Amino acid sequence: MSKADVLLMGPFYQPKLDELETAYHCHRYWTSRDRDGLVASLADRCEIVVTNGGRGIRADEMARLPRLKLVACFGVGVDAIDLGYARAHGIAVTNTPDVLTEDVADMALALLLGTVRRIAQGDRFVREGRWLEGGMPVTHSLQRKRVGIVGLGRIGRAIAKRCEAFNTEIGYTGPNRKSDAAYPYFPDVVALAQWADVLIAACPGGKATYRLVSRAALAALGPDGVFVNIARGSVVDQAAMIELLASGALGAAGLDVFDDEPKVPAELIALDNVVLHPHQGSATHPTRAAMGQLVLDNVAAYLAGRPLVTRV
Ligand code: 8YV
Repeated sequence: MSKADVLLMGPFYQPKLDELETAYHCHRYWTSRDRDGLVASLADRCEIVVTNGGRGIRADEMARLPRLKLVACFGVGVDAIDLGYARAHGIAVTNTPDVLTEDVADMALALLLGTVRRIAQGDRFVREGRWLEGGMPVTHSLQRKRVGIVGLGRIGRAIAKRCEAFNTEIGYTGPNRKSDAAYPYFPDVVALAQWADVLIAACPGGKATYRLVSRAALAALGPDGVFVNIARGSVVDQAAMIELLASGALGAAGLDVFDDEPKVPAELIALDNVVLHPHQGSATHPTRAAMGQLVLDNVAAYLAGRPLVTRV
């Protein structure tokens, strides 16, 4: 039997990409010199697209594959996939939830501690020989701070659990109060930020959360406030954030995600009160392998006519 055709929109964890390319007749869109020609040549038979969370797939791209039945996404966030189009055209979408939760939550805490205790700045202080001229200034503490979590989903809860170990108070906001969460609920982000010392964005990206962490919310955190983002660049007003950080109206930020990655604005790079990270929340070997395995399992389930493992 001939191998199924799979259109690959972008790369993902290499060992699992290798497995996929061995098992199926894969076509790499992102390295193709004739992308239109490639898609046209697959139009009469390609039922499967594999993509990553950053690349996703647009409606007009899906429209050019009339036999498409499955979009398997390497990543939990499916904000770059036009879900409305997929739903309307009977295209199933799968993602990679759960397997990345703990590593992403670890990253949130790493950025939080790194920001509050100025770890990256300390590293520069030592490397640049400034310690020889005197000690580094003392920092803020995470102890007994109020942490506001935007989005108490799987990742938000894993962050909350870790924050409890740091003797913090926890509050959250989201579209709904969670009946099984004991933390105080705030109806909106500004109210949460007024209460909190630290705001951590852990919500999905996409239209519903676009610029949810507004200028008003960041301003409410104040000069000693800290903002951490492991969600998506789109969930925060990045321009306002940079302005408030530069003026000192917002204390500090720890960021794993940005608008228009991998381009990070020079104004942000120039600031000393930020810790910047290149979207690495889930980027550990075991987690990336598990994410890739879910992609493989979903493709295999589709081809065998079995229920998809992690359908969105
Ligand atoms: C990945 C992510 O880096 O899962 C997500 O939503 O943001 C990350 O795990 C991304 O999907 C890879 O493109």
